[in-house]
Amino acid sequence: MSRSEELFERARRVIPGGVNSPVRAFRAVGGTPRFVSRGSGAYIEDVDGRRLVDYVQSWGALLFGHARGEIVRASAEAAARGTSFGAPTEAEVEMAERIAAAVPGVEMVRLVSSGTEAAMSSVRLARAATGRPKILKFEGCYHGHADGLLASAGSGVATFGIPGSPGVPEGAARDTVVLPFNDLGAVEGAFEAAPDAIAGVIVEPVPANMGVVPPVQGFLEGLRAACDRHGALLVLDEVITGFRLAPGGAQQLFGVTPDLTVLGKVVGGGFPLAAFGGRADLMDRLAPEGPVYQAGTLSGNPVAVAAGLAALRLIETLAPHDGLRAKAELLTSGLSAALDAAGIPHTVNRVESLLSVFFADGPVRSFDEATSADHQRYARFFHAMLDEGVYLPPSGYEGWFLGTAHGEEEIERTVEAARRAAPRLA
Ligand code: KE4
Repeated sequence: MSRSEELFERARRVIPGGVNSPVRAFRAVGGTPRFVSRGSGAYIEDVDGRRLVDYVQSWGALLFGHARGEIVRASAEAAARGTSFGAPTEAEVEMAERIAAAVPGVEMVRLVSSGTEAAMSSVRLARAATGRPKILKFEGCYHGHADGLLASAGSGVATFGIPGSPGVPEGAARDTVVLPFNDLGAVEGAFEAAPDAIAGVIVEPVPANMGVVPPVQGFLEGLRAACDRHGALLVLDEVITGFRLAPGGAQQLFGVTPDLTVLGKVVGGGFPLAAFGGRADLMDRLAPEGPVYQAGTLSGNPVAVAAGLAALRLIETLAPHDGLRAKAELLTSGLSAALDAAGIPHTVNRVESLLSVFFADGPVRSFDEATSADHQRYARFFHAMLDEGVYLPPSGYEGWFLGTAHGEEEIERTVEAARRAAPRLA
């Protein structure tokens, strides 16, 4: 029995499913999750001493790889000055100034501890600012696990959401309208079905929670226009895309400025730090300035802020985005060549350095098409690659996360692994 198997057995006795977040349990791909003992750059080492090229990278939080020196030192130095005060610090001011300077739609920002908290708070603010009850989201997009955002498309698609999980009350899901992504007609229909009732539209500008599904030409612009036409707010959930697709995120890349922005992952440098921000007239409604309540014991935690600041400074000094794109292009062409050579139908969806592989015959432009892909084949691919020393996201519904620590050597190792794995997928 491997050490991971031993630990997994022990873990399952005291932690639900043996993990602290469901996707880590390998349920989508089968087998035993690898317990990690350390990470360094592009690699993780599991408790059985296997060194793996890692494309999870803490689900996109690590733009500069594991244990990046500047981030480790900054967080250690901050911790030595005190780990949490529950009082304002200068570093939080600098962090807010840097986010506002980098992200086009952000004039003011509040730091929180998770993407879920940031998305949940953004939705509350949108409802408060407009006085309207409904929120429009898209199938396949994930915005954390707050009740109202765990809704699935109801029978009356353009009207009521239904609970996406036991424990979510009807009432919480009812005001969430869930539509097909990339479908502006459905958006217009939802607004017409609920005139003056939709507070906001929340969307991942490049969804990466159904696998990566790029917005079709004009979709994001169309959402912006629809929100303007109907007096609703546009909320871009950039927890994954923020600081990853460009220094100013997807909103900079696509030139679509939202009213509110949700941030996470990269902005915290791998620590529990997320944020939401937007127009000052909206953000000023938050307590204590305004009446909309939102709070957090560890919001703006000095150790997490020090790590986040180190990450944002690295973005400024290294300007990594062109290099990340070039590596992703290399990886994409190598993967496709390997899979084509074995006659394996597939689609690689990519925006800048964010990509995912679908085992599908045709394009994947929606949640339906993503779910129609062959996820059993993805599971076989995952394990074949793991056997070859490459650790992919343990689900075909996730993005692959490249960072500056993935060099040509890691890309070549990944492509070579795919060459050896592909024939086993037939
Ligand atoms: P957290 O609460 O997990 O920090 O963030 C929620 C969230 C919000 N918005 C987007 C676009 C997200 O992708 C996420 C979380 N992402 C997943 C991975 N796809 C986190 C991994 C996990 O759930 O363990």
